[in-house]
Amino acid sequence: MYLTRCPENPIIVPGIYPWRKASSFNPAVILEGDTFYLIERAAGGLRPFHCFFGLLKSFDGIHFIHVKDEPIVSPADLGFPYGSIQDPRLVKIEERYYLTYALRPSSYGYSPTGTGKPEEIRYSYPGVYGLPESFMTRSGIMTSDNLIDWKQVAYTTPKEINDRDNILFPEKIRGRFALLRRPEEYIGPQYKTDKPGIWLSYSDDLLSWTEPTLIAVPQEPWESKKIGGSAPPIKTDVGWLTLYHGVDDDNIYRAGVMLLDLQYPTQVIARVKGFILEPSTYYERFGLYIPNVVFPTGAVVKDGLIYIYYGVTDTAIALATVPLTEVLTLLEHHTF
Ligand code: BMA
Repeated sequence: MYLTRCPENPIIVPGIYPWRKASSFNPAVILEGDTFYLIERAAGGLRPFHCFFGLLKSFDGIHFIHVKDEPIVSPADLGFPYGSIQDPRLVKIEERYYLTYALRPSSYGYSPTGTGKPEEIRYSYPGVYGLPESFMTRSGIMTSDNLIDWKQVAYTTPKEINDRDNILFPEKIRGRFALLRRPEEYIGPQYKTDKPGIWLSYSDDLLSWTEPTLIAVPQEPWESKKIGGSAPPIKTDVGWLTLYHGVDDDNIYRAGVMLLDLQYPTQVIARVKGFILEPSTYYERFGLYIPNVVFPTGAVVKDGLIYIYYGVTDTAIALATVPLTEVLTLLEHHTF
């Protein structure tokens, strides 16, 4: 199975406004009729790497323009003016939009090292910023009726752990909200995994969440360091088509796919052993400070094609498409 990279990649690049001068990547995407809406994670510089969310739209899924000149969400909206808001994922449930995000109360600074892992700089910011959790990642949910004005609903993870890649399913499952998570510290014998994996929690009200259940752990060499969810799962007749990412020991980010049971999504029905996307083009291999990253965060289906939107090297946004039926056929061959 081959994904077709858009010839115009990278389709979204940094620039235009000061707050997105350095990078625009890891986007959330939703399709409303024939209009694609995309929420970018963007930063004006690397030191600090202070990230915001911007809103764009497109009629063909390729050429996007900004809906607003200003960010639609800033870390200051959550009470952290020196923070960084990252990796949005967007769903619409019962006529409301929900955006999950990862928040660092304090932004890091980054320097390229040429080795694949950038050097992190920790600044000392005023106020509450000396707290241990200040440089950790907490995830949460915001809601909106119009994609522009967002209101915080709740944090979904405790502040003592690093828990990113929180992704809501696009509908309630057996009456409850369902959320993919990746609690980084949930490793060791008591967690039944020695590497960070993909977990799932349920909630009746979005405010309190069940203890997560482990659903998938790293298995293949391309996932040797960790795995995490990518885009919100796509509902199909045979299960939830779920893109995820894997990181190997050389810090190369690739994308894979699995199928989760429609009614009981903690059950993985199928999982393709190999990756479906890996960094190979110039824009996927060389960027601002971290090389070799493809990081899908949005996926929508239009006319039988899955449009996969992915961040490349934390610098820009690319698009690849593949017929839905091809991915389902591939998964059929990897059913347990
Ligand atoms: C992950 C996240 C992503 C990022 C990726 C590569 O841990 O921080 O936002 O794209 O690393 O740097």
